Amino acid sequence: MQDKYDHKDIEQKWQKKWQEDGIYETKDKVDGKKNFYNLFEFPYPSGNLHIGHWYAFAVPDIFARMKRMQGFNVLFPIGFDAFGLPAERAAIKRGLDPKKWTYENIAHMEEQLASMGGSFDWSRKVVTADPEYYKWTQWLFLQFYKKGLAYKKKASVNWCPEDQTVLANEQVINGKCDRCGTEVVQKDLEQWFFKITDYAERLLSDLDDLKWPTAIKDAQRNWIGKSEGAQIEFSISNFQFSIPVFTTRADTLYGATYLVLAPEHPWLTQEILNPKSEITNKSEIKNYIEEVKKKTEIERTDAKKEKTGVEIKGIKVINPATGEKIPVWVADYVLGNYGTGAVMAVPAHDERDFQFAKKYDLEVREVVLPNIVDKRNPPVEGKKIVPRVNVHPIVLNPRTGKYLALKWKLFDWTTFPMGGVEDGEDVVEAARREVRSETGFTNLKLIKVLNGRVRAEYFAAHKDQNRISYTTGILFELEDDNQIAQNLEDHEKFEITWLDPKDLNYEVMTHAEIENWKEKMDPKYTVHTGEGILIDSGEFSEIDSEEAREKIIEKFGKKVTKYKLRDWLLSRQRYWGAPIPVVYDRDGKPHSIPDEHLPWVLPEDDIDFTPKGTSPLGSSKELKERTEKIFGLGWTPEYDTMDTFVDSSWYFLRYTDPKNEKEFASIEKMDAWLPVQKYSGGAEHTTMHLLYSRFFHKALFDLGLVKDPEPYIERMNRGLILGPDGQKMSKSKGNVIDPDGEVERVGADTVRMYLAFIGPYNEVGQYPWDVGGIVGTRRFLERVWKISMNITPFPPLNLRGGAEQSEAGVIGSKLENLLHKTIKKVTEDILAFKFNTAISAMMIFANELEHTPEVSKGTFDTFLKLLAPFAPHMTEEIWANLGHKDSIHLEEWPKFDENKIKDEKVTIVVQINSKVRAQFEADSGISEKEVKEKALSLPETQKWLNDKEIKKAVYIPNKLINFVV
Ligand code: ANZ
Repeated sequence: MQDKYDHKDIEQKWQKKWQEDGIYETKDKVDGKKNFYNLFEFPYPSGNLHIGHWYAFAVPDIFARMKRMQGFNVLFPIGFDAFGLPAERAAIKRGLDPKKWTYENIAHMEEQLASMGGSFDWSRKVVTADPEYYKWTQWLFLQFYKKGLAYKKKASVNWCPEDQTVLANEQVINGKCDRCGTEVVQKDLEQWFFKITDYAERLLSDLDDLKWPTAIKDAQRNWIGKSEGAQIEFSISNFQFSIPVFTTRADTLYGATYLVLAPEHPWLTQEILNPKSEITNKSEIKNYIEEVKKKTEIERTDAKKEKTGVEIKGIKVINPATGEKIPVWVADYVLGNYGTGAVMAVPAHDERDFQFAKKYDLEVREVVLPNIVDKRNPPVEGKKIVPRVNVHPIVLNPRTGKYLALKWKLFDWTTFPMGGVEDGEDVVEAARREVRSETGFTNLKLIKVLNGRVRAEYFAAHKDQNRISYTTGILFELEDDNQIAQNLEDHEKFEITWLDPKDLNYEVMTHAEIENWKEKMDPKYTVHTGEGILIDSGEFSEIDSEEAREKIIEKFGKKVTKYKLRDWLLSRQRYWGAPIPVVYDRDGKPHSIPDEHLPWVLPEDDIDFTPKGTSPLGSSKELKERTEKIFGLGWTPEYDTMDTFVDSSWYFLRYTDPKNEKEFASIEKMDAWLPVQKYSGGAEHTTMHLLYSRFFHKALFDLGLVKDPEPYIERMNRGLILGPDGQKMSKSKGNVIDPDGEVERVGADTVRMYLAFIGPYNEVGQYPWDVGGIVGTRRFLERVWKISMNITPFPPLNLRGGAEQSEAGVIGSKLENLLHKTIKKVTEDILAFKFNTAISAMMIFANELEHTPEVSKGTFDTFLKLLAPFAPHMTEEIWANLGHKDSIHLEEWPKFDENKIKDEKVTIVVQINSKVRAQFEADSGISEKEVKEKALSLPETQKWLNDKEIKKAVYIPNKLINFVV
């Protein structure tokens, strides 16, 4: 046996042995064992394994190994998501064959993966670019097509001019292509779609029962974006047509002062072409529509971007509630593919409409007021209710930074100057008048009328009546201190006082509206978008907005539910993907390719890969000939290939039955494994892969092809490993850690274990690679190796089975206690994917071993088993050195004994000025804080302390606390 730990001697040796013995090959059924499907997202074969791959596969491997030792039959498969753009890029840039490039990468990565010591079942390898695989991707597409779940339509799509390809919405980040960063434009193309929108409601409601982190569920919920609202018709003033709008705020109907159409609105498209149309500025509108085409959806909906639009002249629509004719605009901020592509604009209550109305000088009509019932002066039952239109002048003295207020003499009130607005009087004038008469100040500079009135209900004690007030707040600055005499009567009632800005609150001031004024004084405030009480809304005035919403829908529209989720665009104008298995007859009508011609293989003759805006498949002679030979002259193949998210939507099904030539997977084999119990992957797949594959699974479920409506029971997103500089690893920053180099230097066990130690794996964090940290991990393994040198192999006792059989008499009870605690901690932490704290516990235990003169083999064996999932090579080597014949990885996972983790009791003595005054029993290891609290709570201590000030407390752990007074 080597007395120094040298990973180079052992790692490859064991990898070979495990491979030869096939210890990780998983049978579909093992008597007496439960199946457990532990899945991780399969990699794209980019060429070189990076540290992210290690983090993604080697760490969940710890979990798989423990589960196996716990007696589960664990499926832990691996494969390659092998289609995709980088292969094609290599073809374009470097003239390489995408297939050759991909498969060489796979071969290379397999070698690298072997060095990880992962317990993957290679016999179930799945490669999505294999014709044996994509045959079934195509077959599944055709099942969807037959069911009406795949369809073709012309659609405006995100187009990357650099990659010459269509991008999914998710692939557009801030208006740019997520791969190359080029500005994305909109383009109309015939495209294939999956009808994921048919599943929106189920994708949403079925989330409730999934054991997924809330953050992932919420992200999916937002992505699906359910919105319950109403559809209301606005007829064109000539009554020949009416335009439906979608609104979530039907209660604001009386405030709809104009209507906006999306530039893509079908009625508008038609009208522009209609020679008899009443629109008088068609060419202006046409130009505008062309302009908007250059903008991406993200730009159009960006709250910070200025909205643009053009009025559609010559027509108006009728607001069904007010009967008024209101103008119609076309504007970029209304999207063609959401709702009905038309909105009723309510600038008083919608921020986008407000910005737009300000810019184009359109009417803003307020119809919902926030309502406050004054808590301190609530309406008194039986008193008269008097409505009042009020004004609150808020006057700042810029020289002192204080606000003008009144302190009432008769009541405990502090208010702004205030008063009623007479019929027809201007609010600003009314405010000036009140300030003048109540305080005598005359020179006020108007800063602004605060946007939106506030309704309040209160008891006006000075008038002995209940009031409903509708108040406008007006901000002034005091220009100078000129003051005329106060109105005499007012002088009797109150005196002037000045308030600090911090005093503008309901504690100091009597106004129930004060918090609203503060909100409205914020420069960022625009309009009241919340609920409230309706005003100026005919029969619905004075009704609560939520109630009014229902009533207005009933009278003027109908309830509808809309989703933000769009159908899944799956066509790609690319070569390296699964060909869409469709051919077109001479009339251009699409036909499924019959099963006997599947796989419909990717052509491999002279393909022109250079981007031209059409699929490279169009340049294949072979494909054209193949099509005509099978289907007849004049028939043409579909040239587009499928989005790779289609390939990855079902790979985990194929793992259950990877070699099946007759089916994508047999129902029995899927039944043995599905649903996936634990799925780990990257946070970036939350709304794409995870949602797509859920949809796919549900569709398969409806087709009777799988048994469960959901594919994954538990999901976790892992974090990200950063470079040592705390930045994302990238070649250009020179901060990339090469796993191969690290494995060479410190060994795979150290690298695996370091990654498991870097941070909690069950949280989406960002962890910088720490050069010192990896040294620490390596030291730990070296220490374990050293401890093993002192263990005598072949002891007389039979030690198989674990700690429960360890010799209690031989190991000290303290060590035994810690061993059982460690088993418990490591087991629970691995289950929770908190590998880092499991490792800490093992480090503490190893430390204890080092300080124990004679460690029994039973104890050490047990410890080694705990460590085995983390450092599979080293533990296997030590295990063999200790005389065991079978692999440690086939051992049973240690169990802990509840009785042995109970802490010993100790007696804590309480002294006051070194005299013993009390004592109590506690668990050994109790903290100083707990001891102090407990000691002080004892009646004897309290008696002797007698409220004297404690100057100092001396604490001896597990023994004594002495209070010095
Ligand atoms: C009038 C209104 C008044 C609105 C108000 C809001 C506030 P969510 O919740 O996201 O579904 N809208 C409807 N269709 C649109 C489209 N195609 N493009 C852009 N905006 C559209 O949003 C629904 C609200 O978004 C709808 O309710 C509509 O504006 C707008 F005080 O109608 B609302």
